Amino acid sequence: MKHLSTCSLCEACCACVLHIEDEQIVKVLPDTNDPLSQSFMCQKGRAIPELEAHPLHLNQPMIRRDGVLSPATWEEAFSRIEDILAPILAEHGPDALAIYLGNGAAHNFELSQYIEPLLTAAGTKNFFTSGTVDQVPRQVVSGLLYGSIESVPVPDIDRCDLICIIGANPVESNGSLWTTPGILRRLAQLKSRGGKIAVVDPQHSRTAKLADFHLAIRPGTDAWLLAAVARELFEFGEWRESRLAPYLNHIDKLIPLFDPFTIARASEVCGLPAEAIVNLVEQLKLTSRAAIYGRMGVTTQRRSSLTVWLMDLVNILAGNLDTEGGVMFPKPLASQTNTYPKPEYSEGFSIGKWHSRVSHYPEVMGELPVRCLHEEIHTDGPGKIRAMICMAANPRLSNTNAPKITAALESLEALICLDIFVNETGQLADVVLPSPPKLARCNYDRYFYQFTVRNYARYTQSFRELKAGERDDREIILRLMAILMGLPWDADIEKIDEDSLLQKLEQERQRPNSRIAEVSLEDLKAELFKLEPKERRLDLDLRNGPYGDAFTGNEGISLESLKENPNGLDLGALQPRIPELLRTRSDKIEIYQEFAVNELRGLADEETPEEGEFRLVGRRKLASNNSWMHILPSLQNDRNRCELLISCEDASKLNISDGETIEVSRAQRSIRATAKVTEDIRPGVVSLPHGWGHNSLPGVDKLMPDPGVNVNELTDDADVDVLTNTNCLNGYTVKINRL
Ligand SMILES: Nc1nc2c(c(=O)[nH]1)N[C@H]1C(S)=C(S)[C@@H](COP(=O)(O)OP(=O)(O)OC[C@H]3O[C@@H](n4cnc5c(=O)[nH]c(N)nc54)[C@H](O)[C@@H]3O)O[C@H]1N2
Ligand SMILES: Nc1nc2c(c(=O)[nH]1)N[C@H]1C(S)=C(S)[C@@H](COP(=O)(O)OP(=O)(O)OC[C@H]3O[C@@H](n4cnc5c(=O)[nH]c(N)nc54)[C@H](O)[C@@H]3O)O[C@H]1N2
Ligand code: SF4
Ligand SMILES: [Mo]
Repeated sequence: MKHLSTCSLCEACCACVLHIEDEQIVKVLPDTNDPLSQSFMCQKGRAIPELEAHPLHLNQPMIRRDGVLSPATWEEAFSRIEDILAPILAEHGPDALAIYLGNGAAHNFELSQYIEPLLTAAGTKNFFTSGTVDQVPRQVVSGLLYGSIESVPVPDIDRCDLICIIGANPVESNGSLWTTPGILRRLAQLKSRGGKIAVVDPQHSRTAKLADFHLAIRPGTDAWLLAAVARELFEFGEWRESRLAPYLNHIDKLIPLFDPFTIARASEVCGLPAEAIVNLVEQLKLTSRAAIYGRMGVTTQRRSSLTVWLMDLVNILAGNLDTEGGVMFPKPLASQTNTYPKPEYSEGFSIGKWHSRVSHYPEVMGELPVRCLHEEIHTDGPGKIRAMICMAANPRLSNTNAPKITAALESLEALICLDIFVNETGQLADVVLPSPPKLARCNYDRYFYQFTVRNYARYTQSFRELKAGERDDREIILRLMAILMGLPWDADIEKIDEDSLLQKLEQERQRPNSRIAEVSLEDLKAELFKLEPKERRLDLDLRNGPYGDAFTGNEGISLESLKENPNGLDLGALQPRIPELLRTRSDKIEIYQEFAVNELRGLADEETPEEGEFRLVGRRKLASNNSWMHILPSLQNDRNRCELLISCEDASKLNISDGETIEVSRAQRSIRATAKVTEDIRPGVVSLPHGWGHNSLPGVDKLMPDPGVNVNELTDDADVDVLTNTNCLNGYTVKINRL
């Protein structure tokens, strides 16, 4: 039997076909009929059957008894959660509970659509995600400039003539905030139509190896490079004639700020030949179909928000924002803030609606920065975090300041995890609940269709019913909600779900210019309740979305349409969306930003970085997925090791040989890593991947000959993006010593 599904392990969201024998998935192959991924899948997707058969894959709840995690029934697990959480909440109030959401949650449709109801039930201001060790600066800049954090411009890769990739390695990562499955094929097509690729990266990554121009920049200096490019483009002046010119609020006020950023100075600061920068400017002037894109090397460095702002500014000045072949805004099917009918007056976007208790960090995008999690757990007083629900995350490895995070997690009165493994964080938990196997679920990549290179959607259904002993994420979250609402865990969860959906329906009807304002609550309910509970919210969002039928009986998309197109529904190439997309107060692109002005002034005054210090950067590998997946035997290979890359030049200066164990240190902390001497990294830079250091997993020596080290033992809070408090994971200084 064959069944259409979607991989969804990473942001490429590849369409796949499950080959099933005796109710078991024996093979996962690409869906050749899918219009977006066009037969692409990587080795991780193909390894899903192995993932689900892995000895450590979690198939039943675990609860701590006499200090040891051991298997339990669902009833035991839920009642234990109630027993430990209810008294904490009753005595200390909702802020005593933190909710932590990890990367895996964005890739789990069923779980992700119950996050909002869960947060409403929890009522805590202590909500954390991995976003502030990831993409928050990109989204915050979008919020400030375009009025919506979901307005993230993506390279129109299939139609551009030049792509400039800064601090990203999509050939290994398959793209991020940019759903572009089969990136290798897409880059090859770009080249075969005469297009060019520029890569700005201190590593000679697999993406950099495809580049016509590789700028092996000194880490942390991209703002200088982009500011110098912007200065040239301001002078060139073509932007004054562009379609977007009338929408660029106060852009002229920015021009004098760029005086200090000459190419000559940028060349010194970035450690790049001046000609390379001149060439980049000339390439941008030559074509009106160019796209600048940046990811982890941009969004997790010291001046991330400024760097993202500069990327957008350069895209604007070069005439490449919101234009075919440039960077464009997708128009996803399920309602996103930038696809609801435009209100008469938009509210715009701001940060700081509340602040963290100890260090007073502002809220960003509804969450607090993860850098304050440990102090919020450790510091006594009203509002102290005493319990945490951690979903599809492994903060013990993925968060900066690992020693402090581990100590904080250990000190919690209650830690509840939801995962498909007992990961390093789960090992400290009181209860670990399992999500059902990946491919035994329906899927709609709601989050990632915001960043897709075509307007596209695919809904796939589960190939089987849940087995006895499996509970779906919807039920799990609703039971957690019951407990947070002060009800018993076995309360009527269908009623909780129904009430929360009705609340959402009412909110949607009340939106300014709502498409469904005229439809009665009863009619909406009658329509939605024809569907399975887990499909109702998606159907609402599709029908209430920009292509939806708005429950009018007219033509338009609903979940039914997606079910009728199981190979994916392609609504075509991206279209220009400005001004329709703008949700700022001025209804313009708010390119003039106080934060950027202050940051530019600070940047101009900075000293040229010193030679002689090492700067550490990360890297992703195709066969890993952050802190997991590399435990699968088929994904352990020589190209996917937790090694410290060091340049031949530095290795020879320090007398370090390939394979030698060396010490990497920062302030008072140090770790040991195996050196890999290579030509593929800029001298003065070393690279270590994150998500390793699995020594504490049971039986790891048999499962994984090389568990690696956790780079976040070193990564501290000293460097940070000032606007968003996103941690700096790339480009901080370290010392390298032979043992
Ligand atoms: N130094 C350094 N640190 C980093 C980074 C870096 O580049 N350098 N990258 C950062 C980034 S970008 C990110 S996104 C974070 C990632 O860090 P986290 O958000 O902590 O996520 P992962 O490490 O991907 O772990 C995901 C967990 O989810 C589980 N999981 C997978 N699928 C499901 C599911 O369907 N249901 C449930 N319940 N669980 C599931 C997996 O078993 C795994 O334990 O790390 C960040 N940390
Ligand atoms: N196979 C695989 N795919 C993944 C993941 C995974 O773990 N494995 N993780 C997923 C997640 S959560 C994310 S967020 C994405 C990330 O996707 P990417 O950002 O594409 O992946 P990275 O390998 O982190 O690439 C960051 C690059 O930035 C460079 N860099 C570091 N510092 C600087 C700097 O200061 N300036 C410049 N110009 N470059 C710098 C690094 O050398 C590195 O090559 O990948 C996703 N996809
Ligand atoms: S690139 Fe690989 S892991 Fe990512 S969605 Fe596609 S098959 Fe899955
Ligand atoms: Mo990420």
